[in-house]
Parts: sequence; C-alpha cells; structure tokens
Amino acid sequence: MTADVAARATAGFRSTYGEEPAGRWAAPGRANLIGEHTDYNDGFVLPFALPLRTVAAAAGQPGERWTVWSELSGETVAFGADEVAEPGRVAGWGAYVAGVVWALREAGHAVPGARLAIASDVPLGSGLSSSAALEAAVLAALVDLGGLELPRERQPRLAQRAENAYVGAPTGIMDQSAVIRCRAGHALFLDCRDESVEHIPFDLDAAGLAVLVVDSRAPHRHADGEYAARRASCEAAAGLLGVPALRDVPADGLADALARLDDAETRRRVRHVVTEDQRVLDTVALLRAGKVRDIGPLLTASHASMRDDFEITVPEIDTAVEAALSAGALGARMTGGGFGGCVLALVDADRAGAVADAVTAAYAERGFAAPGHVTVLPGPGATRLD
Ligand code: GAF
Repeated sequence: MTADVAARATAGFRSTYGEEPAGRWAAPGRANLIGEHTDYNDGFVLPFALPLRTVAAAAGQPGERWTVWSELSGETVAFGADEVAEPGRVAGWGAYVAGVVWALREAGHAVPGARLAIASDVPLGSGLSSSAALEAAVLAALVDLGGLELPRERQPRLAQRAENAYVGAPTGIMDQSAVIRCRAGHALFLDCRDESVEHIPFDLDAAGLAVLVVDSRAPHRHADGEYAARRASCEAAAGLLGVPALRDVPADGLADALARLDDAETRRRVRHVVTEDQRVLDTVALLRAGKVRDIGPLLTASHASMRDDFEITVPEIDTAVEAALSAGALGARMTGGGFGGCVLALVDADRAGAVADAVTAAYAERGFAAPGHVTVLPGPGATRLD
C-alpha cells in the first residue's frame, strides 16, 4: 500500500536532506461544483476542496536559496535569488515553487531560504488544480517559516500572480481561492470581483448523496491556447458591450446584450458566462435551503452550456456525462478549465458504483482508454499539519 502523502513528504525530506523537516503543510486539489470560466469575468464560482492533497515538508536554510525535491519526478531543483528575480528562469514544475518565491518577494516579503520535499495525491493534468495545490502548500510553508505577515484571504491573489506572471498561465482566481479558503463540509461561494466568500454547507452524507469524480483521462488538447482564446473573447465582448466585465451583464439583460453582438461565436461565449453566473446563484440558493438533490439539473445545464456555447468539452467528457445521467445521476458536468480533465456527477450514494460502471462501459464501447473514478466529500483548505 502507498504510504500516506504526509509520510511520503517526510520520508522524501529525510532522504534528500538527511534531517527532519521543521513542519509539514498540506493543500488540497479542488473540484468546481459549478461556475466555469466565470472567475476571470469577475463572476461567481462554487468550488470545494478535495480530500486529495499535496504536502510540503520543509525547513529553513541559510541565505537566499531554495531547494525542492518532488516525489513525482524524483528530481531536486535548486535556485537562488538570481533565478527568481525574473519570470521564466526556472521551468517545469519548479516554476510553480519559484513563482511563489518570486511573487512573495515582489510583494515586499523577506522570503526565508528553504528546503522542501513535495508529495502529492492530486493527479496531474486532470483539471483538479494540482498546480494551485503545489503553490498553496509551498506558500503556507514559506509564510510560516519566515513569520511573514500575509493573511489567508490575501494568499490566493499572490499564488495566482505566481501562476500568471511567473509560470505564464492566464488563469483566474478560483483555483487558488478554493485550495486556500475552502472549509470541510462546505462549498466556497466566491465573488471573484471583490473576493468576498460565503461557506455554503454542502452536506452530501446527510442527503444520502455522493459526488463521483470521473477522470476522463482524455489528453489535454490545446488546452492552454484555447483557454487564453476564451478569456480574450470574453474580454473583447465586455468591451463591445461597454461593461467592465461580463459579470455586469445581468441575466435579464442577456437578450438585449446578445442583440448588440454581430458575431455568433461571441454571442455563444457571452451566453455561457451570463447564464453560468446565474446558475451559480441558483445553486447557492438551493443549497442554502438544504435542497441538495435539486441542484442536479443546474449541473447538467452547466454542462450543456460548456459543450454547446463555450465549446470546451471533448468526446470523452461528453460520453462520461451522458453515461452518468443515463445510469441515474441527478446531475453531471465537466469540472475545471476543459478540453479534458474530470467530470463530476451528483449521485445517490448507493448508486455511485453503478454510475461509475456505466461510464466505464460507455468508454469501452467507444474505444476510449478506461476512465478513473473516486467518490469525494468536501475537505478542508490549506493547513499546517504539524
Ligand atoms: C482553470 C483556471 F485555472 C481557473 O481560473 C478557471 O478559469 C477554470 O479553469 C475554469 O472555470 O481551472
């Protein structure tokens, strides 16, 4: 059996550095219940933290020097003040760590030199925010080791800056907010404009429900370029409509807004974002009223909107959603940025196995590589373990 992720981080620290870590910090992956591609439109999202985590075992070291071992590559990456002075000098997975150091320094913090060992249960490239989990675990370790003044609510922006400006991915604020600010048993209702949050009870057990996460195992096809293109198209549409962001187009003003746009593709993009924001608000209202079962149709409508209007799904993902719904899921949708990644399905807890089997069978019929699956409950955000 694979050792617990925290034990693996500690073992990696001992064997790499020949000493004990000063502490261990964990950050989870996330699934987004609903609200896709709304974050960079200043809109609403509703993610929750997964029980799958990334752990950084760490200790300080003298000088401006950072050394990081990762169990995933088995490599150790080392860099100093020169390499973090300028984005792009550290590449690969080390860029997420160097990016955090860079962003902290850029914000004026005296970042302590450190040795780190990273272990993770968050699968890479599955759209479950393995990169945000890595950033958040490293950030939490450096903040504590250096006694830095950086309140939790300000940490997501800094980790996002690492990803945007150092790594070079133009992502929004959802993933870092989710992995840092989520609470166990809750989904995080985040207003991406002012970063205000409300922790919404998401008690699956009490409702006899489960969330099944299906890893489509679909290779990411042009995900980076397509993500940037969607973002650019939304920003251009907001400009044409004369609003700061698409969040400022109210659901009841959608028809008027669409009538002012000539391009059919742009109209579809706008329709997705505006209707998706409203679906987040409707989902939150149902969860506040304790009606967890009733959110299923909103999840499924969100998927249809991503498939038909935002055009970010792939055949493996659509197959998983259709098979899950045919097998009795109450709702199902792709979660994350798209072009591969995972599907989440809301199911009666005693149907989770049957729904997973149905997806596996549908994949076999279509000749797709077998999907992965796991049932999850909302877990806590980033935290110091010891
Ligand atoms: C990716 C991004 F990192 C997020 O900021 C968000 O835009 C998401 O795709 C789509 O909702 O996870």
